Amino acid sequence: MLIKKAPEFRWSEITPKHVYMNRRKFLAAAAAAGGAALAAGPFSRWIEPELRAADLAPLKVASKSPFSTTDKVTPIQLVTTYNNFYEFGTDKADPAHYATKFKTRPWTVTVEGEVAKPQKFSIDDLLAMAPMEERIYRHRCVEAWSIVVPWIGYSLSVLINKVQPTPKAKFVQFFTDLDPNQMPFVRQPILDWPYREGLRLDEAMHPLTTLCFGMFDQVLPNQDGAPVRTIIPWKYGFKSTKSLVRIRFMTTQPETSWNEEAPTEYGFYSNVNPNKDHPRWSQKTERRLGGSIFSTARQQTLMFNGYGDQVASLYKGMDLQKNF
Ligand SMILES: Nc1nc2c(c(=O)[nH]1)N[C@H]1C(S)=C(S)[C@@H](COP(=O)(O)O)O[C@H]1N2
Ligand SMILES: [Mo]
Repeated sequence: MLIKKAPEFRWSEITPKHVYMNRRKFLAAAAAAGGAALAAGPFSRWIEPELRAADLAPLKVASKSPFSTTDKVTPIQLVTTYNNFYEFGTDKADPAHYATKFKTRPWTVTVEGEVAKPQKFSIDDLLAMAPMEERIYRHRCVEAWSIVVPWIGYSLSVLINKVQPTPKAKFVQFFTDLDPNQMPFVRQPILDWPYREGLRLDEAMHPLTTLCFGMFDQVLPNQDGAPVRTIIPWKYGFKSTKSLVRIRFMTTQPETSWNEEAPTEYGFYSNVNPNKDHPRWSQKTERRLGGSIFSTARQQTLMFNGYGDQVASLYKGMDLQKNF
């Protein structure tokens, strides 16, 4: 990834620029006024409205996943203002700014390739396909920061069973939308667009693999991949494809954008693995966003991001140093 050398971050990097600029202006004004305005009450009332995440349509949860972690959920303002969505910029604060006007309706997801029933689904078809489950998962970026998010969705296997993969289908490829009129950064050769990812069919069928429509009881914010994305909690974050428009079933291993970009850095599997360092940094530990913003405390990264009991059997007998 286009990563800054130090994986640590400053407050300015996890906050939209206008928010910290306003805060600086406010602090300067407060200092000029003799500091009285710095009392906790007025100060917090001043910044709170800007730090609150946008009000989006509610998305009802029918049940809670037994696989949810009990780790502390990351504050929504961090989840929505510190993330990657390169179509909307490469700075972690960019997607929250540049994706605000992205149109997510009408929206269709085309399913094609090695399936008995290729078809196009509207976003409403997909929303109605299965009951929505809240799944609180650990989410680990390859850049060694992590968050805990109450995603809303259902297992991707529901959709896969509808289209009936042929016996020849062994892999699945996922495509993000590519719209130069709405995504300012796809005009630049940052990646070979559209953003593409892939899974083995058995990984895609695993119940933890989620077709995700919302988080924090609302529909997905644009910067988090609205209106529909994938979540594969035991893999690094880049394996999850945002703003999904196409799913292709294949006989051979698909190309993926990051693997194409830097094959020695990003393998096809990309399972979270503390024992396999990235060529440019260790993967042994991670920085949990929002844990304690001003401390540098890191925590151990868990094999398969802590989902080994559920998924380790998928990789039995495989050399995970080679198949990273
Ligand atoms: N289309 C698209 N999907 C993407 C990315 C991207 O740049 N474009 N970035 C990935 C990476 S590197 C991560 S860590 C997650 C970050 O966003 P999230 O916190 O909303 O999952 O999205 C992933 N999906
Ligand atoms: Mo990432």
